[in-house]
Amino acid sequence: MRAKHLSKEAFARSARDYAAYVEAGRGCLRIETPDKDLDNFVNNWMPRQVYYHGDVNRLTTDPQTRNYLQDNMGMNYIKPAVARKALVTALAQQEVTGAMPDGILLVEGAELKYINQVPHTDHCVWLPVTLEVYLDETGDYGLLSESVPGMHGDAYTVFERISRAMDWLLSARDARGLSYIAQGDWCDPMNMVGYKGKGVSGWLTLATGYALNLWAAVCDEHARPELAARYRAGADEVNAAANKHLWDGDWFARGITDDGVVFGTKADREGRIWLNPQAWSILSGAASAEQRARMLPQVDEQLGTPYGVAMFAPPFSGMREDVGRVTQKHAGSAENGAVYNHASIFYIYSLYMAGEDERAFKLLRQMVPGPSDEDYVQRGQLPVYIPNYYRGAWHQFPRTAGRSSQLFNTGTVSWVYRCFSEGLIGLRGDRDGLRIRPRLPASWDAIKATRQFRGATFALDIRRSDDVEDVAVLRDGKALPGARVTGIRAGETYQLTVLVPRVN
Ligand code: CEZ
Repeated sequence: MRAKHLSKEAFARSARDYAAYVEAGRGCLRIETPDKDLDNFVNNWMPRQVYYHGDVNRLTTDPQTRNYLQDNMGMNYIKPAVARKALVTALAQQEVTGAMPDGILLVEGAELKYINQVPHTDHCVWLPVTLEVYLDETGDYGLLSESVPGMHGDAYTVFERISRAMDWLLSARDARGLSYIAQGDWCDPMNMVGYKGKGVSGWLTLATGYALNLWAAVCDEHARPELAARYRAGADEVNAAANKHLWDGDWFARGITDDGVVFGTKADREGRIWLNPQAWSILSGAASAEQRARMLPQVDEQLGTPYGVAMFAPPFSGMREDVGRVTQKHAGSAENGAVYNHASIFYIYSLYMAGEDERAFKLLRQMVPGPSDEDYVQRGQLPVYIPNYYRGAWHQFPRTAGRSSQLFNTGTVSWVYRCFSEGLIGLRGDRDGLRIRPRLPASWDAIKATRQFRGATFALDIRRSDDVEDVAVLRDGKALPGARVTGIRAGETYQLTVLVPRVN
């Protein structure tokens, strides 16, 4: 034993194996910005946290479906073949109704336990979300036609299965067109809003709108325009229902309880404004430009802290029986009004999608501890991973606000990768090209980025210029039409100059 494991050669072998493991998870993005601490996080630590999630699935044999799908969303940037397989694995466990189960069984003999025995209604939403990143990264539309035999004896293609999941989301709504919450949605401990079978989730209603719109775009690409029209009409209907029943004048409410009480509104002393409905109303298209202009300052003011944006405020100080377990957690911890990074990153992504680049970057930077000593001390964490939350209740408990949960399992990181790659650097694949639209914060004049994409290397020199009014991408001095690279050849290096208009 000693000779085998503790010899000089054995140590050398372990070191080599570990270096190879880390190398395999390096991901596809490197950045050089004026913020060296941020570069260090993005280039070295961020991919490791994403790789860990995609590689070991939080060390469970039955990951929650939403976690499994989102962790694999991040894996698209590291090993897309793993993400592809995960999508198929999840779809093979789809229920005959089209619903997705609460957890995905990964090994023979595994069973759904703990939280996966409590019915949550959001799992279908994550299918088109994860698929979108897979298709953007790989252009592998062939996946849609692949047949997936199911564990319940049914057989459908990937395309048919996701359509069935979208049909299920459309069906799981009440007479007003709002999505039932059962015993939870993305927020696991929101378990008493709808256990009698009537309560609805404002967030899930909006997330359904987003999922349907994403799926409609895939239907178009898959030459099914009639289905695209159907799902788009579904999204419009869902968005209209959210606007009719949940818009509270300056923001969207969080839901309506079994007894018909709308919550997450101005009338609430605690749990008055929640981040998720605002973020997803931007993603779904439910929020108009005027509504966004009302919502965002409210989020800044009521949810902003020096450590990121809180998941809701004010936190609950005691049990609210028509909301559930979330209200029993210590105020400002976990889902009870912490800076819950997973919720924050949805919001940051929505800000990038809405062209709110300054707000987006400010919050993205706040998610990484540092760089001041004072900030490290307050968070109690080094900038080598993003925790699932930092303590909230900044107004009530400033002494502990910002403290890290020290928990490194979180769906946040896949979206962080996406926000840096697709948001800040502005790279987004399509069926046969790569579009480039950086979103530099106003205080930056120039950055460099290297991105691996479909086997090619893109070396980007991004800088502000007085000579352009819109983003211009130049290769060998010639502007590429639509700031988009096509005809990408694997193995090739593309040196690109990217000119970004100056902000006034
Ligand atoms: O677990 C996460 C889940 O893994 O909570 C998220 C949810 O979207 C993720 O899928 C938000 O609820 O049950 C609880 O009260 C726990 O707080 C879990 O909800 C939570 C753990 O803190 C792990 O992050």
